[in-house]
Amino acid sequence: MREPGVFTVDIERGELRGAATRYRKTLGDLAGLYEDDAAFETRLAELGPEAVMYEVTDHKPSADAGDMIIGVTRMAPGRIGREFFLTRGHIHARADRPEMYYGEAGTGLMLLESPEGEVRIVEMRPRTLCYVPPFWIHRSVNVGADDLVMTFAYPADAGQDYDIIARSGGMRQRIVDDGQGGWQAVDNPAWTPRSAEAIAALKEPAR
Ligand code: S6P
Ligand code: ZN
Repeated sequence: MREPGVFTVDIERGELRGAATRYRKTLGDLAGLYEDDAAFETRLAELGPEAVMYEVTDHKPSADAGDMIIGVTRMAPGRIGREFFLTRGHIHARADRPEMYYGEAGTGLMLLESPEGEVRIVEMRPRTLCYVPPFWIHRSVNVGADDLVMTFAYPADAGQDYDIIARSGGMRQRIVDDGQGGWQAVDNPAWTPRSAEAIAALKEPAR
């Protein structure tokens, strides 16, 4: 039997206090993610490769089926060119595993893409609860002026496949400045649909 856990969501710091594990993604880690390479290089020169773009603190009790990982993610506000700051995004390695995200602070989006290429966008604000269904690629985007802080929970055996987005030339849509203080979703011209075989492989029952 495992012991119960108790943690505190520290909204100001954007972290799960008491959680044992933490990782940070810096600007230097995110090369190739954004549409505008020149703007990325400019940002890199301004902020430096060590600038923290987002950070995750979580409690991973185990990787057992039936167990759960809980944590908090905090993402800085900003843009690379016209494109808002984003996470790498992934599909779960066991693709049939779902996730929930709960908005704690800031304004963001959950950008979702199905294997078939359908796109959904969920606006995240404090107290928004987003259900990420099995099989959906998910990426968070900070479209606000402040840190975006969200709590999440997902099955402990889910894992992450980060390569799925790169294999299709990025996600189908990008979230960019609309020139009026808001955001808009635009098609990514580099996106290519997944093959029927690739889709079928994703839908194979998880081990
Ligand atoms: C994991 C879950 C979150 C993300 C975090 C960072 O399944 O969705 O913990 O890991 O939001 O995003 P990413 O795409 O870099 O893992
Ligand atoms: Zn996930």
